[in-house]
Amino acid sequence: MEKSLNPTPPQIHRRACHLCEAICGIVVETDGEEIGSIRGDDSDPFSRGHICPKAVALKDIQNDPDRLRRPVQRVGDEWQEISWQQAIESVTSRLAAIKEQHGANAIGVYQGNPNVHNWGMMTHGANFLGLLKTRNRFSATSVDQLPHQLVAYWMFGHQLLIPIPDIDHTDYLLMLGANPLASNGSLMTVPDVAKRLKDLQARGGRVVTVDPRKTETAKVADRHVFIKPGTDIYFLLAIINTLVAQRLAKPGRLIEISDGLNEALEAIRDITPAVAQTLCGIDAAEIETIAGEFAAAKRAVCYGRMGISTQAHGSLCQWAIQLLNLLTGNLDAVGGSLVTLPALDLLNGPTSRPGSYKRWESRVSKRPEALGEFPSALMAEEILTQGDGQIRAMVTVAGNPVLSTPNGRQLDRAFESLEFMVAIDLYINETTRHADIILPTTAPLEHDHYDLIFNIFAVRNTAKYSAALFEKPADGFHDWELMDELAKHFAAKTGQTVKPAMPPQMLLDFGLQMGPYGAATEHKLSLEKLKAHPEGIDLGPLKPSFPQRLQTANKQIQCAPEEIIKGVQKLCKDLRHHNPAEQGLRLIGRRDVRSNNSWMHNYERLVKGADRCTLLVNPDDLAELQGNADISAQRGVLASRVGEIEVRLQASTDMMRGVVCLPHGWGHQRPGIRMETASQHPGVSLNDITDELLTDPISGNAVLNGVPVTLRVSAV
Ligand SMILES: Nc1nc2c(c(=O)[nH]1)N[C@H]1C(S)=C(S)[C@@H](COP(=O)(O)OP(=O)(O)OC[C@H]3O[C@@H](n4cnc5c(=O)[nH]c(N)nc54)[C@H](O)[C@@H]3O)O[C@H]1N2
Ligand SMILES: Nc1nc2c(c(=O)[nH]1)N[C@H]1C(S)=C(S)[C@@H](COP(=O)(O)OP(=O)(O)OC[C@H]3O[C@@H](n4cnc5c(=O)[nH]c(N)nc54)[C@H](O)[C@@H]3O)O[C@H]1N2
Ligand code: SF4
Ligand SMILES: [Mo]
Repeated sequence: MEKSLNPTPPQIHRRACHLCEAICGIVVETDGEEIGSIRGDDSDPFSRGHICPKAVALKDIQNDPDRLRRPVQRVGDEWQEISWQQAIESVTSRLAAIKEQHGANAIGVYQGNPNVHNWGMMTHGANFLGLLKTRNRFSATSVDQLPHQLVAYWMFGHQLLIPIPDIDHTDYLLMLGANPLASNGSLMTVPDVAKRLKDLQARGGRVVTVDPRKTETAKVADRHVFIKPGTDIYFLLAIINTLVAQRLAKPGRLIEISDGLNEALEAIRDITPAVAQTLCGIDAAEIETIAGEFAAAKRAVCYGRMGISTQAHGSLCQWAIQLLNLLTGNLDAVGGSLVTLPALDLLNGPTSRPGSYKRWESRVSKRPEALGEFPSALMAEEILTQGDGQIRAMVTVAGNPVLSTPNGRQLDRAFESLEFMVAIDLYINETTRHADIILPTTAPLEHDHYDLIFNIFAVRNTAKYSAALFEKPADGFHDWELMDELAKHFAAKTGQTVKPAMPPQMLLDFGLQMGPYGAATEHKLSLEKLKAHPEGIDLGPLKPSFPQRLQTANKQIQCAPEEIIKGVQKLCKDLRHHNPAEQGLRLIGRRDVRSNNSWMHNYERLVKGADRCTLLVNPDDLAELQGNADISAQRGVLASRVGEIEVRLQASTDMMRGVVCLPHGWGHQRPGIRMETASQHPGVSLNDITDELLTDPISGNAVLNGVPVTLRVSAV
């Protein structure tokens, strides 16, 4: 074929990678439909050129032959492509019929993590899901950050008003249950965390990590402390009690805007360093030293993430962290923790949802609703237990709960038993294989992006709009368009009305102009202005904003929320029954930079090399388990109350004695999935042995760390 005389030159696009919370700026080169290089954008004022290996996989997602482009319907063991019209008609009529016959709660909804990374889903998801009017709402929140949000709601008045560590200005970072060097930060949007930690240390500051594993982050910290999984609450409360006993507490101006501080301190009195020592495996003297250092640092902040939220005391831990920061004058303070003021402020305005608790309870276990949802750990029992209000149909949206929520095997069985299931997803995976119909939406580079959520949790205020790189395929739907289309058809069948919805771009433009950096300010932010600065716009460091930004009824920080105080009282009472000598292995999870929960194992560049789905075991534990010194154990069977999995063992001195560690998100050997590369690197699913009966009693968040397990080892 004759070459065009005017070939289009390669194009350069600037945008944000939306895959994790770091929202790094990237530069993508394209030549027509071809994607060339993807590199870090040095001109992004926030990420300053940083990226991780996952950014390049954006190209693989776009090109992946396994990614669904059109709706598919399951016919026996086969999948057949069907038209959009047929798919939407069929989904909405089945759902409407089930609602009509069995009531609204007969339809369950599960929303996975990418919902919050997909801005159209954030703006338009409720347009359809709200029409279902079901109380059986579940999401990845309750296998993740639910305690943070619930505590923020109770203490500060809004579930999204979560104070963020001011990493760029602090002198002392006490970090529990987080590994930002692998995760790139969470509820702390912090692109290039390694450099920021180095800068912290270069200005004389210190980083202390508390974790049952000597993680990648622990290795660059100034001090690392091993802690028995699930016992952080004792450590945190002992620190607070040390501060009080040694008269090191100096809340300063915060005392004027706090309610219930004395009540809170009264409730925790019994948890002294001596008590904590017996439970956490950390010397009382070390706890007191850390308390002293924290109080002595000019600016200090305590931060705790996944590892301390997905455990039995998740809510208490998140509360104790706020209390510690408050008591040392570091809450709402530069170099301590601060709430953001994002350009599009979801905390104010007509769509703001501050939070809720116990408005109703679950049918089977009578557990309270929290923030409009039930714990995902309850999903299977709500499907499998017969009776009025039983879930008979599921809608999953960008989620893979079979691999990501506890007792995945039971959930497999539950999904299989449904009358109807629809999945809005890009793949046929462990969860969506159970669906009757899968509705695929556009790939990341085919839609635009503005980070509605992670700017709320960022260590700096910035704003950036990413235009789509490619035209949407002619017969494609963006997630937001699909939600509107489903809403329209479902409403027509159920006699409901739908309000006309503005596209996300209009909502954004309006929100920006009306927002804190909008038309009335020097920044004059608008969509047009963001489009003119595809590298992003810096809006400055976080600033103290309490009490103005508090959303509690009396504009005071609530230090002693009722449910928390009840929980602490129970904790203290239970001390009597605690047997510190209680032994037995505990299982924790891990992340690594080339992973992203369950769904990015289908890209060769992210899975090649040595198998990463290994069980880390302390060598002394391994020797003990082997008993016979002649064998060198290679494999083992890891078992819990709910089942067992076969694992490959890896001895590691990074592990605390008595703790073993396996990554989650693997387990792609289940039949019927259509992810070729992932199937060749299956690994095993950690959540086949996590226990749905283990939850944080306050929030219902799943216990995914510190799960009691046994391990049988063998040489082959
Ligand atoms: N044991 C253990 N379990 C854990 C964790 C742990 O640390 N240990 N971590 C927990 C945490 S923090 C989380 S957030 C959850 C995650 O749990 P989930 O959200 O349930 O799982 P993901 O693996 O994120 O699945 C994402 C799904 O969304 C699809 N998808 C991706 N992008 C899009 C999109 O733009 N649109 C649509 N429609 N679909 C899309 C993918 O194909 C995939 O099926 O897992 C939790 N589970
Ligand atoms: N590469 C990569 N990045 C990701 C993800 C991913 O899957 N891969 N997932 C994204 C998501 S959805 C999230 S929510 C974030 C999570 O972000 P992080 O919370 O930073 O992630 P984790 O690596 O799970 O860190 C949890 C840490 O808690 C430790 N831990 C376990 N049990 C305990 C305990 O009882 N006490 C203490 N003190 N520590 C404990 C674990 O050893 C681990 O180091 O990461 C996000 N970024
Ligand atoms: S750290 Fe990696 S996955 Fe996360 S936003 Fe940056 S490039 Fe994307
Ligand atoms: Mo998460």
